[in-house]
Parts: sequence; C-alpha cells; structure tokens
Amino acid sequence: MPIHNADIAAIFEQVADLLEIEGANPFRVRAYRNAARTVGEFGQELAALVAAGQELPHLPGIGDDLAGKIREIATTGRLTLLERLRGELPPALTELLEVPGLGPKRVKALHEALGVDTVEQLRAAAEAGRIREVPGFGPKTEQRILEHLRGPGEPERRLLLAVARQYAEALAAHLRATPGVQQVEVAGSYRRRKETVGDLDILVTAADAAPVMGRFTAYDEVREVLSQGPTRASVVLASGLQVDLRVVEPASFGAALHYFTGSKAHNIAIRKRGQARGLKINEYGVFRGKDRIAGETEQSVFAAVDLPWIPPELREDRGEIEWAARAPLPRLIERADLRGDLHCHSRASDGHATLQELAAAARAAGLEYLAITEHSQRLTVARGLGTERLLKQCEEIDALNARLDGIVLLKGIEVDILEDGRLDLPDDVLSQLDLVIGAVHSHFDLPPARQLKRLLRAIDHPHFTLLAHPGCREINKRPLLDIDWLRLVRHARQRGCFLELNAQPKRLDLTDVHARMAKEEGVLVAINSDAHAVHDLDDLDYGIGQARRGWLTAEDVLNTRPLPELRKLLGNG
Ligand code: DGT
Ligand code: CA
Ligand code: CA
Repeated sequence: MPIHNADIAAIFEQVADLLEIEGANPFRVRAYRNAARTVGEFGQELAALVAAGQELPHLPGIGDDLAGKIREIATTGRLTLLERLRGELPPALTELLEVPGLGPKRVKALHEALGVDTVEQLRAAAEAGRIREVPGFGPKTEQRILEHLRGPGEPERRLLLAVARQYAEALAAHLRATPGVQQVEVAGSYRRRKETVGDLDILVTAADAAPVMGRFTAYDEVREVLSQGPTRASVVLASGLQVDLRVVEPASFGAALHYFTGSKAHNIAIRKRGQARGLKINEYGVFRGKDRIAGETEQSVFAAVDLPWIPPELREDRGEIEWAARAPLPRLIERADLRGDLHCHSRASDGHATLQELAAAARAAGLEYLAITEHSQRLTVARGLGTERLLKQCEEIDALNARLDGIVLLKGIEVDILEDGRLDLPDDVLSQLDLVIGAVHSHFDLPPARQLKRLLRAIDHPHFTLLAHPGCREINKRPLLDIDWLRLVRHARQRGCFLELNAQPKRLDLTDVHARMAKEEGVLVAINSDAHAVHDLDDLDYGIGQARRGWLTAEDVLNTRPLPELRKLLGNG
C-alpha cells in the first residue's frame, strides 16, 4: 500500500502530541512537529524514493534519526515509536487528542483534572457535565467531546487541497498510462481550487472505457469499490478518500468537464439559462431537441448560453454568471503576477533556512523582494525576537542587501497582538522597520466584540502595516475568529493598512469570501507564503488559488507592485 507524505506527517504529528503529553524534552517535540510540516508539504513522494532504493533528499530539520523513521514508515506503514507511546498512555488521552480543537496541553490538563483513564470513563464524565466544570473548559468543549465520542454523525472529513493533490496526481498519472486514454482531468471542487475537497471527481476520455475502468479499480490504493458500471465507478482509497470516475467520449468532454467541475449551484444556474433558450444541458452535451449543438469543449457549452468561458474558481454561483453576461470577467491573478512575498521566517525564530538561503530561493522563485518577518518575543515557543535580536537582524539584512543581486530583503516583524490589542514590541523599534505585520497567536476565543476591539486597536497602531492570517483559522482544527468582518475590513481601509491572504495550505486565510470583501471595500490583499523553509515558497500557489476564488486581480494584490511602488504603499518610499 503506497504511503504518502501526508501519512508520514500525520504519524509524526501524533508522536509529537504524545511526547508532549508525556512531558518529553520540548526540543524533541518540536523536532517531530517541524518534521511533520516539512514532510507533509514536500513536493516529492518520499515513500516512492525509498521504494526506488534512492537516498532521501536533504530536508531541513531531518537528521539521520528522523530519516530512519521516514524509511520505517515508508516501508512498513507503521512506526514502532508511535505504537510504544500509545501503549504507555491511557486510552482516554489518545481519544481526547482526536477531538477537534484540543491540543496536547489542554488534553493533559483535562485528563489530570478529571482523573479518567479509559474512554468509557471519559464518556461518563462528559455526560455528567463534569467537563464544563474544569477551569478553562466550558460547555462548548464538553459538547465537542460528546460529539466526537458519538462517532459517525460527526461532520464529514474534508481533506486539505494540498493533501488531496498528492492522491489526485498519483492516481491521474496511473490513469494516463492506460493505453487508449486521451484526456484525464480532475474536476469537482479540486479543479475549483477549493481549500478542502470532499471527494475527487476524475474525468477521462477514451474510445474504449473498459480498460480504463479495469485499471482504475485495480489501482493498488483502492480499499473498496463502492459501485462499478461500464463508464463510471466509485472507490474508496486506503486514505479514506472517495474517488468518482467517469469515462466519456471526446465529443462530450467539455460538457462532462463542465458538469463535474460544478459547483452544483453554478450548474443549476447554467442549466436554467439553457432552458430559457430552449436547450437541454447535461454531462453529455448541449441539446436542441435531439441535436447535440455543443459539448466537445467547455467553451462551446458556455457559448451555447451566450457566455464567455468562466474560470473554475469562480463557479460558485456567486454572481459570476450575471457578471459574465454583461461585461468581461476580471482577469484573475496568476502566480507570475507576484513580485514579492511579505511574510517568512528564518532560523532566527522558528524557520529552518538562513537569510541567504531564503533570499536565493525567493529569487529562484521569480520574486524581486522578500520581507523577513520573525516572530516577536512573546512567542517564546517560536524563539520570538526581542528588541536586541531584531535590531541585530536588521543590520544583517542591510549587510546582505549590499551584496545581493536580483532580490531585496525587507526588514519586518510578525509582531504578536496582545490580548488587549497592544503590540509586543516598543514603538521606537517598530518605527525602524520596512513593515510591521501583526498577528494573533493567543486568546482565539474572546467574545466577538472584544476580539474585534483588540484587532481594531492593533490596526490603529501608527506603525501597523499588515494583518497576518486575519481569521486565525486552522482548517479542520480551529474555526475562524467570530468577528464583524465588514467592520474589520473597513477599519483597515480607513487606516490604510493591508490584509494578508496567508498561503499555507492549512490556513488559506483570508477566506475566499473575505478576500472578495476586501477587494470590494478597496483594501489591498498581500498573498504571503509565511515560509518556514525554502520549499514553503511553493505554497504561494495555493494562495493564488484562494485569491482567484475571491475574484482578485493583480491590481487588488499588494505584492504584485514593483518595489518602489510597494515602498510608497508601505509608507517608507
Ligand atoms: P466536494 O466533493 O464536496 O468537495 O464538492 P464537489 O463540488 O466536488 O461535489 P461532488 O463531488 O458532490 O460533485 C462533483 C460535481 O458534480 C459538482 O461540483 C457538480 C456536479 N453535481 C453533482 N451533483 C449534482 C446535481 O445534483 N446537479 C448538478 N447539476 N450537478 C451536480
Ligand atoms: Ca468532489
Ligand atoms: Ca463526487
């Protein structure tokens, strides 16, 4: 059974959680967390390299010991260390770790307060309302734990787009290698670049469907075949991901691609438009009576209802059809439009690369400028910088800029926004920087009015430039901040500050909806990698996907500006 990078990462995350609960050395815990992140986001499948008998590439933060563990997981699908740790801890703990929103620290505290060891004792405590009485926990947590223990019926699990991509690309390559196959497209929410996908929808054109169906169901990751007919099948992969396959003839390709790309709401609206013109539209084509008048390309399907081709990212029935009917659609931003990245971390805080390595990688990625924005002192787990280390880094950046060609490093900071909205470093230090990114890393649960006030106060700070990951969400783990978004966006506009669209696959924050709100309110958005290692710069691509879903053009994005113009916008030109 093939092992994907995401599987290795998940095992490392679990090890880190269990080690943290055991009270292991924090450096060891952090090493596993960093390894999980590095492996999970690495672009090449490590298990495939191991299987091919190749050396593992040199990955930041992964020494011989971790490399050995990667090989163990890649070859056996398991990790002895994880199994040992599981065996050592009470089952109630392992169960609690799987409850969304509960990290190891809180799990440990809860476990100690309740004195429960088995899952049954945990259930009894939750049902008796004892969890809400533990200091720091409330009825909401209790509810989440109960929902988790009830098992199925819990909300469906949606995979991160970046994780789904690993499965999708491997399977698409497998199908492309079938004799007689012409086109293979992954449609559905994946093609619309939605931040998470429920399942994969793959479309294949081939003169003869049978060999494709055979090769699909025989794919070695298939755990279960849910249904199978002559031209369609659904399977569940070992990862739990469902995949729907359709084989169509080339004359229907465009219609089928349009249909399976969705969204459903968009499809329904297009079909209605067809009906108004006396046309029937389905996955086989566009029909007037019995005649197929379009369907070979998507373009032909749209043209049949008097529309230009609409990019998949916009197909959510959020006004794209009405817009396209009356005016050209905006030219959505592309990766090549980005000239810089305004958020990254070096070894000085919790990153893995040196300033020089980051600069070289950014230049290689086609960027002209890169802001170095370490964490600030309050974030001790990330070795945040205080005044002295920050000013020293500024000197290093000046010296490096004097030597660098083709890339300019900007001096910044990702300063912590404290609980009351003050910033974690003094004014006279912040005033020396090219830009000040502010970010919330604690107290996510403040009541909405207080949370908003906190953010507005931070934005009001004279040196504040850019609000990082404004919603503070982690997909499937931590919800968006519960605040009045329109007020936040309008305040940013008044203050002339900017909002980040953080491109990390697990964040993608601003959301598509809020990115569009920023555009409509006239606030420029910065699409940033928040890189902690050089390969994280690749994540900019996910940020672009999300920005396109938010209707953003190059004009709407801060870091498409040439450096002199950027400096003016930052107020230091
Ligand atoms: P997901 O999988 O939950 O992330 O989202 P989608 O959009 O990939 O949804 P999925 O896999 O259920 O269906 C794929 C596409 O098929 C969907 O985007 C539009 C099309 N589709 C599915 N059901 C219907 C339907 O009842 N009516 C129409 N018009 N289209 C449908
Ligand atoms: Ca789907
Ligand atoms: Ca589907």
